[in-house]
Amino acid sequence: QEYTGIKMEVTSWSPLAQDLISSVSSKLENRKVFLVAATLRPETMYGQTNCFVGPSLKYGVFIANKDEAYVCTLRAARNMAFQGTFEPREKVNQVLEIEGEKLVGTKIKAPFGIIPEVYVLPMESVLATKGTGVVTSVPSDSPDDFATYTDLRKKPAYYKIDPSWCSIDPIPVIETPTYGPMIAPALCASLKIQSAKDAKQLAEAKEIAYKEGFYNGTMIIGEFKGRSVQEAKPKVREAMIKAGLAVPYAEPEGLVISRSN
Ligand code: ZZB
Repeated sequence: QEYTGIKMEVTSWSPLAQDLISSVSSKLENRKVFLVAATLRPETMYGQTNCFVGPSLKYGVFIANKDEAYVCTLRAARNMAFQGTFEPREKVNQVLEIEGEKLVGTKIKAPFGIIPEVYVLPMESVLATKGTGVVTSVPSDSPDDFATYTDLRKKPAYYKIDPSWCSIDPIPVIETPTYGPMIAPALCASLKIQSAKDAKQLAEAKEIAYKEGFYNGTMIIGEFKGRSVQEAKPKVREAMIKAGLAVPYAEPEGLVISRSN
């Protein structure tokens, strides 16, 4: 699978993360730190409202090069090293381990986002075995994101988050003839998805959203407004990589999944 690793630069850490980060400042030196989110939908990045981590997953802070450090799972860092993303090549240099829970409330930049800075929020369904363990959230176009984001907005206190961290409404990015300007909320309504716990319907909604978006979607925002999703997808990806806002990230199937962490 060819993902795009979206580099979301930390602009302010949650208090719990700040303490840990401060304790390794001599190792980080003056590097910028990025949460790296793996996506198959770079063309939707205009509509980012937040970013998700698995609260019970373990993340690492890894030295990427002389200027940057990346936050992702150890499994993803090993893949990146193998793919030549780090300098020096093939070296996995973890300076800190941190639980996802402690990253919640951290403020990060959303590259290409209409909303330039967003918050890290918890999502129980983030898999440790896929991507980087960091998921950038586009509730207009991802039914999973819409369902979790809606749950969080309904009960912020229960999820131990500040309501201001999820105050942004979903942003229209792509229009399809059948589902209009926001496919994820439309599908969640028509499939009667009540919450992020409706895993079976969400899997179906995701399948439909991928196909409809790709084959029938038109961009309604950004540089490629008016163009088809098929045309915009590789162009947005290239533009982000060129701007230093994203890195290619591949996941050799089977092989890597069976490798132990
Ligand atoms: C932004 C985005 C916008 C995404 C969208 C999807 C959609 P897949 O399809 O199963 O291979 N993702 C990435 N990593 C994880 C993880 N570790 N656990 C759970 N979800 C993860 O998964 C690829 C997509 O699932 C990624 O693309 C990411 O969300 C999420 F409008 O990034 B996506 C219809 C989907 N639309």
